[in-house]
Amino acid sequence: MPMQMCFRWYGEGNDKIKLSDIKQIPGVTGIVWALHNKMPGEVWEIEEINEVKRQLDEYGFNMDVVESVNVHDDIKIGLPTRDKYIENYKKTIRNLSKFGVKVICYNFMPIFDWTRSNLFHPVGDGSTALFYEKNMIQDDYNAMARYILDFTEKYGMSFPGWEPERMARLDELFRAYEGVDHEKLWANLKYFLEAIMPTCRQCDIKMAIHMDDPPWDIFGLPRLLVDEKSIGRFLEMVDDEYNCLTLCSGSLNANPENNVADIVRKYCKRIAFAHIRNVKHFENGDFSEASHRDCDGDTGIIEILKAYHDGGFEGYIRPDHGRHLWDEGPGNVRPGYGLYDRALGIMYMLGVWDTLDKQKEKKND
Ligand code: DNO
Repeated sequence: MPMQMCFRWYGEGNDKIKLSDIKQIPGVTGIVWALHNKMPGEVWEIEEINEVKRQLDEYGFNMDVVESVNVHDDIKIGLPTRDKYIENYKKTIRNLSKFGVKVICYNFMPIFDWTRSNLFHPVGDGSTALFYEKNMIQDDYNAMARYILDFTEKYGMSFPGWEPERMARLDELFRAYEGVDHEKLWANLKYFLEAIMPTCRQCDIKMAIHMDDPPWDIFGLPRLLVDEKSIGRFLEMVDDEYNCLTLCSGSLNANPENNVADIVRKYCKRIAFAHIRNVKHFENGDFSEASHRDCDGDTGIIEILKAYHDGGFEGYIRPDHGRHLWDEGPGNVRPGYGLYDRALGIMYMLGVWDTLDKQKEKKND
């Protein structure tokens, strides 16, 4: 099976991009989807999944990859109530398997999912992109959360992992995580995975953990999946073919020391899902997201694609965050998830991939 190109879509009524638009992007076979109205810990019911299936079927897209089946805080904190939420998670896995889902992308970051200080930072060519200003993300988690939540409230959208209900209890959540250091969080992750692996095997669904974004501790909260060594520890800790990675190039390369192509070469067999995102670094530690073109950022997109190709990658791949182009801006686009730059990104990736295919064919002739 060749690699499969996918596109993330936030669902009807929740995403301005239409499935009919996505259909016109060459090479896309699957939609990366989710039930975005679900709180972490809730069971995803058959009828709800079926509704999405019906929508995707109409355009001939598969629903093999689901992204953001969020893990309840009690599981990450390690509270006695975690077992109840783990049971719910297993039920969701079973329900998803009835629709042929193959990969679940999730993360194990305490409290916050991806974190940025500016959602529409000028790139310099008239477009805007997500931006991380190191100074802004130091001590005051309330200010950072306020910035994101003001935006989502103003434009009537919510981001996965940034549920207003949870964010309203931020101080309480921070207190609940007191004492959860790196080792405790590793142990809680192991407990969770060991509990669900048998269900994953029965259902033939791979759990693919997303890298922490950014790949360092923020606001005193521990983060685990940050570099080659921690990825190695993760894979060994639960050494099961259903325990896999969502290898996000941009999350890892926010730390310039991470050589993503090397990481892909090393762990290719356990990567179920590839996120391709390009990042540009600044000397003071800030970073901006960039177009997928290799030379527009520092992530090494061509080397990364080559590493996947050399490794015989047969998993799912999607363009990750893109810039906001042309008329895309606050109010009419989900930050990082516009139509145009991700479509351009796909064409760039397929250009590289098809070239590598041709070269390989020639060699084998
Ligand atoms: C960022 C995404 C992440 C990812 C979650 C998975 O745009 O890659 O938010 O979906 O971390 O749980």
